[in-house]
Amino acid sequence: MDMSISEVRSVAVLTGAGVSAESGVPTFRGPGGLWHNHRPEDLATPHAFHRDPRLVWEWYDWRRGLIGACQPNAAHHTLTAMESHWDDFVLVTQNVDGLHRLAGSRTVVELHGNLWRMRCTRGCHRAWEDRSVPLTDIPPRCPECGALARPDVVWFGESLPEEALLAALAAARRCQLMLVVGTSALVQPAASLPLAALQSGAYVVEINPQPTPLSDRVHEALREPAAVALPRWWRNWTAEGNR
Ligand code: BJW
Repeated sequence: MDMSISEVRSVAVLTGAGVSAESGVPTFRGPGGLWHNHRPEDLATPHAFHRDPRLVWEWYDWRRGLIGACQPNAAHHTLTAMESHWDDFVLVTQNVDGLHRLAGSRTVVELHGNLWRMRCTRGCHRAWEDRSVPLTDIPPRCPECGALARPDVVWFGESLPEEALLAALAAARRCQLMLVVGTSALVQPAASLPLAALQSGAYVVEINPQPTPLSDRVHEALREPAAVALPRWWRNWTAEGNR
């Protein structure tokens, strides 16, 4: 790595669907991606949910079944190991699969929510964890007030959770090193986080087998699957005497 590694006190990581690909979780874009067979506007917008909550819940029920059978891979585990190395380490994820926490990561900022949580669509504002697979009732209802429940995720056109977005932006602006792992860097505002890090002078490494709109801007682009590239990058780092 070109920068002086002893300078690094603060690290931010941005992950996307690609980090979970080798766990068996489908990505969104590209061949085999979820948007290959489904239109996002039919399934991942407030309008789609309003029009047909059952259809949207059936899709989430299918994904919950699929993801519930997946385990964290070497990339998730490497990020967990990295967390214990730095006092200031923030893992920002666009993923809703919960695999970073399952791998043991603690400082996880979930920008797009979590598919193992539901929330009430009416006034009671309740949010709760529900890990049942398959769901017993589709669409599920709020246990408090009986209103329709929705997945506690962020759909297109919706604002990201304010606290999570602020934490992610702050981490991007103060980090000296940012790893961008397995994201197409197309969806805003997440895709702007590496740009904020670059603007603040951070060294940015992208890990993705495919180029993205970010690739020309980063300091290093590792064109390999995350479960291969990330453990090796970490091994090289520690071998350079940075323990
Ligand atoms: C591997 C690999 C391996 C494969 N190893 N890598 C300009 C500014 C601001 C906003 C917008 C804007 N233009 C448009 C917008 C709106 C929109 C947006 O960004 N649209 C773009 C598509 C153009 N953004 C929004 O609506 C957001 N809200 C918002 O902006 O609020 C403010 C606002 C409100 C109202 C009006 C206007 C503004 C919300 C975005 C919510 C995204 N939601 C989803 C679904 C979440 C729930 C669910 O899962 O069901 O989030 S969509 C989907 O995309 C999901 C992902 O988190 C997100 C990002 O995808 P990701 O993770 O990058 O996955 P992929 O599949 O795209 O890429 C995978 C990558 O992995 C690929 O590059 C592979 O090569 C790679 N890979 N194997 C490493 N083994």
